[in-house]
Amino acid sequence: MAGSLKKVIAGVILDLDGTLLNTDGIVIDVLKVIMVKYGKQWDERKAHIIVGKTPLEAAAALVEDYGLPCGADEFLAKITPMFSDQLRNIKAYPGANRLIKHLSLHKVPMALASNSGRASIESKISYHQGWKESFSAIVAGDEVTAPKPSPEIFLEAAKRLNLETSDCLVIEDSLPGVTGGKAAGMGVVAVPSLPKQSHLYMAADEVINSLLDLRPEMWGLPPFEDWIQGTLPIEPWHIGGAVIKGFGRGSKILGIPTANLSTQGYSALLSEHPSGVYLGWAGLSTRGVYKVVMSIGWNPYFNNTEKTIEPWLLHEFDGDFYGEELRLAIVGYIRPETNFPSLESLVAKIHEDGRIAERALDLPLYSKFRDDPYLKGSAL
Ligand code: ADP
Ligand code: RBF
Ligand code: MG
Repeated sequence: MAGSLKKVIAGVILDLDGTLLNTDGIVIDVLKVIMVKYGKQWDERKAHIIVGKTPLEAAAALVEDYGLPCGADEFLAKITPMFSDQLRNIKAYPGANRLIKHLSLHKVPMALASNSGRASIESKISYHQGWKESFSAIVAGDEVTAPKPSPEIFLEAAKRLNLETSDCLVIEDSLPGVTGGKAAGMGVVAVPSLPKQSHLYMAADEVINSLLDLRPEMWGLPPFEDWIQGTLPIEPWHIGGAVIKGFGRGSKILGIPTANLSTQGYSALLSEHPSGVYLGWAGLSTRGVYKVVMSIGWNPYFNNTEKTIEPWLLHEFDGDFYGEELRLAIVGYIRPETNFPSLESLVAKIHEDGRIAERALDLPLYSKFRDDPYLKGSAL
């Protein structure tokens, strides 16, 4: 693992798509449209067949898997302009801007190493302020003889940074990227962009759930200094709706009720945010605003198939409030979701999360969002 390597890293090589940028969002939008034109239907479960591939490899995989009546070249020519139209809409992953700013501030040299073509990389990053200037080198898939999983792209990045390969840390979401980074003799942190895949990343030195979980000090790099009382402030975001019946186990099995929202219509919003445990404020239309701590994700202990949000309001209510409008302002991050050896240890951890949230939400940087107009419904 990271610690045992005892490496002091001098430079960081970052992958772009799926690591810094949530490219999947637009890829899925485009593939849904194109598959309908071929009389097929895009299958969300097939996302893994394109992750980490070059555009042509991805096109070939799709043509084969869906049995499309065209060549990979022809398919690629059809979808390329569709993607180009969408590049401006690609969002940075939570934690991406924070990481780039942090490394820039501390003068840690950074490179981008992506299987995408040079023009596509330049275009995508142009929509993100300060990114282009932050990278001392950019190595594209069309600038090397062999793309990832070949180490070539990483070796070239190290060369352009003027660093020994063993002094570089690679941050990657895809398996080909992890393979390439290890083959280049570098430290590799994997941030899988697809859920429930971490067991496939054995080759990586460390697997983290999201960029929010990166601990640069594990690699001899300057630590983040924005954690406060066990919480990480994030750009606040909102989600709300009527409280519905959940898995029926919150109060019954854990003794911790969680007021569930319908995920209908929210899956796109939830997919923008890493799974994990968060704190925030909850508005109940007829009652008021309360502190809240919640998990977002697949609840590894129960291994759910759907990504849900499980908000535990830190208040004793007299009874249920099913059907009421619940509005959440999510303002900080606590930890990744994890599995636990026993129900007792899961419950103990959730109570600890509750205490952390309870205390931190009194900090002015969080308490100010108690008055967020969204919570009272007046924003609509
Ligand atoms: P379900 O599986 O239907 O979500 P839970 O056992 O998790 O059932 O209980 C959640 C319900 O309990 C909420 O929908 C709400 O009506 C009620 N409830 C009472 N107190 C709280 C609280 N402090 N936080 C969240 N929900 C609460
Ligand atoms: N479930 C997990 O499997 N792993 C977790 O780490 C986890 N953390 C949670 C943290 C908080 C603050 C809350 C409210 C819930 C958490 N849960 C976690 C979800 C819990 O399993 C869920 O509320 C129940 O499954 C009820 O549906
Ligand atoms: Mg619940």
